[in-house]
Amino acid sequence: MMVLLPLLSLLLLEWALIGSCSEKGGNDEQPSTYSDTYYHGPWIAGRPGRDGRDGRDGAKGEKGDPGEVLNGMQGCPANVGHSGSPGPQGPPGIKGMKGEPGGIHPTLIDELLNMTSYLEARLLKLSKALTLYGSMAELGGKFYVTTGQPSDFFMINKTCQEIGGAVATPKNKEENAAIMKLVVRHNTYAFLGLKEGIIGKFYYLDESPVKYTNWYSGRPDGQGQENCVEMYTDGTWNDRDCSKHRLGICEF
Ligand SMILES: [Ca+2]
Repeated sequence: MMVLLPLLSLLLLEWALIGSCSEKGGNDEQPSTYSDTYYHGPWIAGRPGRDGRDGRDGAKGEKGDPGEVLNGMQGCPANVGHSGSPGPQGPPGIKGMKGEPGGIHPTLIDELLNMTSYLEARLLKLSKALTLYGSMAELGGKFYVTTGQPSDFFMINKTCQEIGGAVATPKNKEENAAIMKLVVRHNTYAFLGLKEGIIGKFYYLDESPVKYTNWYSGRPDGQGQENCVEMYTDGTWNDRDCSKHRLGICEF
């Protein structure tokens, strides 16, 4: 009897559920979300199934119409920027081709030749005039010129230097003879470019030793008191006091 009680309870519960469903299926005016087949028969309708899988991709569509080009409005002009700093110096360029050789225009050459001829002729005339009046003697491109005025040795030396020359100094017998012409012409003695160093020893004014002399017999005899040298009219030399006034002759 204790085993039959649970079975009886299950049968009563099933009967009550079937009766409830029969009342719902007989109402046609209240459609259900289930299919009509679920209402046939006395069984209980099942739960709805799960959603199906996604379908395949469809066919490729037709190409669309071209889009419309839209032009934007012109913008405002930008401000001018500042000048930049100069860049670094570039490499030296390629050496150019050698130019045509230069030259003097023929007309200029003729003018220079004419000027040279004119100056040569003028110098020749001046040279002849100075020589004629005993103011100048020429030898081997060296000129001996005198002012014709007697002065002490110091003034003669100063005058010759101021005009770019030096006191006449014979270095050989030919030069001595050329200077003697002026001495003879003025009939007086002339100082030469020599000075005494130690007693009885004479030097050129640049202090180099004398290489040529033409002393008169017994000269020098000043014993250190006659430090300059004069030329007699015969071309011989004598030591003499530098303060005496003698003819000044410069050489160029
Ligand atoms: Ca003397």
